[in-house]
Amino acid sequence: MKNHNKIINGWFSEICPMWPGISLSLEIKEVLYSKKSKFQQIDMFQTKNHGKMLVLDEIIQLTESDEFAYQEMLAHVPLFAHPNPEDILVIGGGDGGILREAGRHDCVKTIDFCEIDEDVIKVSKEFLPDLACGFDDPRVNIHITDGSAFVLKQKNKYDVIIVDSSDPIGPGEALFERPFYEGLKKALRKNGVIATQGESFFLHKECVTNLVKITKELFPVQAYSYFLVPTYPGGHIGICLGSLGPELKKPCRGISHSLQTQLKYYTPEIHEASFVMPYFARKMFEAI
Ligand code: SPD
Repeated sequence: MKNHNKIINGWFSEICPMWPGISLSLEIKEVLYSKKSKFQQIDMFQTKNHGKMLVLDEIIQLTESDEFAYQEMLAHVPLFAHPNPEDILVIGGGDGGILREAGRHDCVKTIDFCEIDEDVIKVSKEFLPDLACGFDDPRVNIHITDGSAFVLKQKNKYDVIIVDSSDPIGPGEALFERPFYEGLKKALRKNGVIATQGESFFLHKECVTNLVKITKELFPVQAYSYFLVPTYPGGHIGICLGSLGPELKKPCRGISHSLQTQLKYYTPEIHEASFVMPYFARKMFEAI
């Protein structure tokens, strides 16, 4: 195996000040790609047991073994909460996984996609074809630019906006701040829905509290959903949702048998269950 300064005795360990004192390690078979882009260090590893793994600035973005859980929930929860999503915006997620999932909805007519780092798209097209197939959808229009700046120029345009960000350190930082959420709200049409990567209520209390506070203040309907992803910190992750109309906690459209059988995690029951909080988290959110 090629030498890599983050692989020790064949293992990669994810160490981050955002979740101090806890770390997930994966056994690595091969370093497939390792280069610094204009924005961040991009690594693609072949793990021993979890397929390929995309790592940005030393933080795990996905593994092939469980990426479906995250992409399906972040895409289908907001899309099924909306009665008729036709025009949507996806910010971040240069791997293409959210595009793949959003494209499964026949009612969707256009998907604007905004990614700051073109190299993440290139590397994903080379090594993650099962995710990057999302880019083959003719409804997708790619914008290589900063999502926080892009959104400020859009008014009254989208039915659903999905933000597939990395963590709030590095290029994703602005995507966790209030001006960005104000921009998201203005970019929505009547009855629009947003869903953003919402971290962990166990490990990132301050960040989650802040996201919930911002969305509660800006949107008439707000909710937080969480679900299992074994290779994210703590084995789970949340999404923070805001809506200008639709109730979020129940799907408002049925799922066809043909779509359900393409999925591995999302079901209408999981949609509803993902909003049921452990007692400490419920109290934490109610206090905001
Ligand atoms: N702690 C890492 C959170 C990463 C979320 N975004 C992943 C991108 C996958 N499409």
